[in-house]
Amino acid sequence: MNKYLGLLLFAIALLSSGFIYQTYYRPSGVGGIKSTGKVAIINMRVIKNHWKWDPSIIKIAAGTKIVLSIYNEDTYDHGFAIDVFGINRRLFPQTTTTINFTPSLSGKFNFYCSVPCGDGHYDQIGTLIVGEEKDTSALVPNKNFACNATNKLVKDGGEIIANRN
Ligand SMILES: [Cu+2]
Repeated sequence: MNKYLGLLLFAIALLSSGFIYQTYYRPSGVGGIKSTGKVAIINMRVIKNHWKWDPSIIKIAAGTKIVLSIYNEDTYDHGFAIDVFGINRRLFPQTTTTINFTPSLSGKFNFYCSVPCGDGHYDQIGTLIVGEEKDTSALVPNKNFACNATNKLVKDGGEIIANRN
């Protein structure tokens, strides 16, 4: 009987410590963000023979669902990947591919081409910014993106669309 009582007390202590941490101590930057029900519809293209995303910078409010339609203008495949959100989709030639996801973290993330596609493959990088500017100072690296160790930011402008609501 004592054994079960001990187990029960341990379970209660474990659950309540988790609850207390989640409620009072967890920093706001840790853990997933809640969906706000807002949707950002983004039309993107891969510019023919330029290995560039257009737009190459996307900025959304935290909790916004992204409906991203990408038209690949090239006659060969590309891929769209963001490691931290588990996204990696093939973009077939002269076809629109739609990817739906709600970023579960705020921050600054690179998206990149995940299919070896030619001369500009390693430069085919864009940036997704989720949330307030102050939350997004550090770039979250793509751990699978071994082909470019610096995991650099996009240098050339790009337009900001789907701004915060
Ligand atoms: Cu590529």
